[in-house]
Amino acid sequence: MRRRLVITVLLGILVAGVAWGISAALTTPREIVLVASGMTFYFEGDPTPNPTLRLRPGEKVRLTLINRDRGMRHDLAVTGLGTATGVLAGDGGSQTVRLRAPAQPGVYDYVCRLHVQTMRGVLEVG
Ligand SMILES: [Cu+2]
Repeated sequence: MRRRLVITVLLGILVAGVAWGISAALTTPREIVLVASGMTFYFEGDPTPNPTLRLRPGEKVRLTLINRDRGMRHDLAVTGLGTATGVLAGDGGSQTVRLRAPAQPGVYDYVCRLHVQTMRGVLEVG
């Protein structure tokens, strides 16, 4: 009898732990890091210039800009979603902003507002 109680309690703890893990995975914002270098945005370790950011509808992300463009100031703005970092000096400084993708699919521009001509990419929600 006592043994059954212990097993029931342990199973309950296991189920609660799994449920907590699943809910944390669903609600923890995904990390997206863009590096500014040579007047262009990149994902870390990927040579694709101004890469497309792909988000699921309603997804929460933490969007970080790291400015490694020595001597150049940059920011990162998703203007259509009203989200932007401050202007960062090119000393490796970084700033993170939180963003929630709209519920409906759509396409938005992300830019450095100081260098819109060369530092411009697309954020796709879909
Ligand atoms: Cu810039």
